[in-house]
Amino acid sequence: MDGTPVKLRSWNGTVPGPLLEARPGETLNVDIVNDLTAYDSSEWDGNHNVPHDLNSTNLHMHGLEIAPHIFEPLGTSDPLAPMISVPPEGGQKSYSVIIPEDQPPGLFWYHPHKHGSTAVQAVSGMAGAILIRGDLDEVPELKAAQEHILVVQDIGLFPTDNPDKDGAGTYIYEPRQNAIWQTFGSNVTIHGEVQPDLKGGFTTGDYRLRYFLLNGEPIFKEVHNPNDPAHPHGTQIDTGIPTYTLAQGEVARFRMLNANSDDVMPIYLQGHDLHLIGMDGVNLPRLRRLPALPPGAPATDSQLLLAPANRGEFLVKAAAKPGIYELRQAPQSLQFLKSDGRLLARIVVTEDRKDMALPAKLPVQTRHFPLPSDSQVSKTRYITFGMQFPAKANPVVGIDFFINNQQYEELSVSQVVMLDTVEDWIIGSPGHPQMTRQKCLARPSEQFRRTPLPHPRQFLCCDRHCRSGPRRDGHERDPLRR
Ligand SMILES: [Cu+2]
Repeated sequence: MDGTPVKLRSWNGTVPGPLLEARPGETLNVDIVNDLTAYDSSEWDGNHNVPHDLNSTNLHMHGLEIAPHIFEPLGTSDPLAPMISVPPEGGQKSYSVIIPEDQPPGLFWYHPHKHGSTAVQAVSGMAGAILIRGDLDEVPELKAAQEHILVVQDIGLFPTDNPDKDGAGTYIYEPRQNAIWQTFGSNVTIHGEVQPDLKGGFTTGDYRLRYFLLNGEPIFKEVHNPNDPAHPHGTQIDTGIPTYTLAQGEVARFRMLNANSDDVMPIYLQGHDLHLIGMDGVNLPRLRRLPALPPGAPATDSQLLLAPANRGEFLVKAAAKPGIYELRQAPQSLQFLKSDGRLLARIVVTEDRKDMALPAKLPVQTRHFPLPSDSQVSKTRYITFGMQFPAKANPVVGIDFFINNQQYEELSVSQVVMLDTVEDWIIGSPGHPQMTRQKCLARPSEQFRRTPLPHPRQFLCCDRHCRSGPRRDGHERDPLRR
């Protein structure tokens, strides 16, 4: 990769994995054969959150309105059911999932979701896009438009601990069980003890070397920065940048997946409005215009913010002025690690003219629309996320996480929602004043009403601030805030 010998994990030998396509009402059959190599986890202490069984896997189809599928047996909603784990060296598992008739068409994705190896496998390349085609794709203006899927992934790498097996100089992500890469100490620890012989460990985004890929091509590189560990050195890799060619007035449909493990992407396109079709696989009833940034806008401004796992789908109507326009990611410091601005793609507008229309409205997805009205809201909740570094309670990850100032406890149920009720959730993060407020109406989906599940299936944001900018609320009405 970019001249560096690397060893990755993959679905069917490609990064990203193959595109899966289906329609509402169809059954999606996927056979997993795990040909990853054996991994010795005999010393595992039983905590499912530490790195272990790195090459055991399973399949999660993120966002689809299908039966639960990461616990055994398939479809169970028992919160104590064991997680599906397909062992390496030939383990097999067949998935057969019915996609409901009212599944909204859109962009979804898949990745492994076995605790202890999820991040390691996803950040080694094991992720891919799922397209559900349906009524949205029959809208004449969308049918006529060029369509481009953009899958962005990060690949986290450390020098191998095992040059005899992997080859000298090879980069890989293969943390030894319970081995943690200390961002600020720049060394590897196990149970707090420094391991001078180990090079790689579990991390929250700070790798010795990290590549960002767009549709499998490296476009940006980050190297650990010992002088400023929360801000890796970034370099653009121009050879991987795609070019999309449009005539003036031509409409193109971009479908973008942030499959990064750890990078929030503020997106903008020079000189163009973005016309948002939908987010996270649910299309809006009509386009939402995200205006082009004005000349001289601050470098951190953007039109659309895509956190990891977000899918943003938008139309672009090419400007009436020929030229090269850059689709860019703005720099951000919304996270523990700062992220540099970068070029993602070039849009070339030619001398030709092709005046195409934008759709006035889009099909209404009956599974989620119409959204409940304000008068139906029975309760407003304030959810405030926080974190603490260095960790006092969670030495494994090195960061403590809080919800409403309470230490996050994976087995506790801190919010109880009555079936068939509508609530207004206001979600914020006081440690990050740049974060925007998101106001969401949450309504249990049909499936949630029919099948009690440990958590609601779907949240639809009714007032999503897609543009990054100063936070407007002060959480002054939050009764839980100290
Ligand atoms: Cu996911």
